[in-house]
Amino acid sequence: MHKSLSLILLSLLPLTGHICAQASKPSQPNVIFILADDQRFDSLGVTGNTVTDTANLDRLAGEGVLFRNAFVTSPICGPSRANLFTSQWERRNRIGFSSVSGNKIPQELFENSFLMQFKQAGYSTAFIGKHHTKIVDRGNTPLRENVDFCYFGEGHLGFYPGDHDKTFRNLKNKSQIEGLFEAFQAYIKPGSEYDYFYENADASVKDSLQQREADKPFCAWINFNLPHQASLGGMGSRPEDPDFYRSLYRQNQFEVPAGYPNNLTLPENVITREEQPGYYKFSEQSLRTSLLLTARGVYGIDQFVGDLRNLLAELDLAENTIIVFFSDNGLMYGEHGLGGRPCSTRNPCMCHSLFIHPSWMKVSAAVNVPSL
Ligand SMILES: [Ca+2]
Repeated sequence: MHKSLSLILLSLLPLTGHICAQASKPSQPNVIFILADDQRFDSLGVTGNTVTDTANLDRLAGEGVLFRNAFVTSPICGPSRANLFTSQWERRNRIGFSSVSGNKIPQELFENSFLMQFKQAGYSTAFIGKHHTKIVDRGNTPLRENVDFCYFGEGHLGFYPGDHDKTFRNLKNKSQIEGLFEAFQAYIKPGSEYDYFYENADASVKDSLQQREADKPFCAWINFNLPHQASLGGMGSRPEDPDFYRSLYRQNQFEVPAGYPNNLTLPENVITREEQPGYYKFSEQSLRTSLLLTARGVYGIDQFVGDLRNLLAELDLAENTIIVFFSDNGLMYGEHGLGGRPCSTRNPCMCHSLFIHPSWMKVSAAVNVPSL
């Protein structure tokens, strides 16, 4: 899937000449790649969820292409994101938690990444949010030197990223999703409205934050650490948080698999309940709490997508911007007695653009879905 998704992103580049010939827009199309964290395939209304309201993502899928058979081969944060960065599967890039790579993406693979290919095509580039694999060295030097707007935190961000990482302390919005939307606006909006963002940025990242040049197309990769369990703690605990983080839905709206947590169906030589990561060893009550908070996190991402599309319309960029949405892996919520990522490889994936002709989208979906 990673290889195919990267091909989707890179295949957008040759479209530019065709688009420019048809439209009055002077620029190549912009690309926004939104990557959620541990968001399951069935987390959306359009993929069968009957509780969580995902009207904006459903609309995005309805107006674009929804890939119903999108899978990852390394269903866990770091390796999956490394696969996306390198456009290679783990068996090729050797970037896993126990591989010989030291969990670092080497220079040659970074230079061939889709972000760098967009840069070489004249794009302004942005990398925002969660980062989970080093690029060449501990300081991620090539990333900071080559990507125009680098605003990321390593590992888990938490619901309030500024509590753990000084990078995010220049944000007015303290909650993760709203804060990353603020950062994206600081990058993309012309003018001085976000001067405070740049002036108050921590000295360690100030030189890596360049506002988009208005005469350039842009490619922005926005990485959430939600609805991952590590970012659910504290959700909605501050008065300024959007109200839905503390009031939307009730625990009894969510179903727990029958027999959980005593329904482990896999042999003990494959996995035992005790071998599962600590924060995925749910009791029935903690699983219901997790399902509730996860649904609120997914709703937050859905609101982000709605706000993003409104922003693009406000800036007259909607018709010339491609939006790709994906998740790094899925999650087990008690199926077969399991929590966590094992076997959870199917993810929500969609590609949206207002300028690609519907017939092209149908052909693309028909050709690509079986190979995903
Ligand atoms: Ca993940």
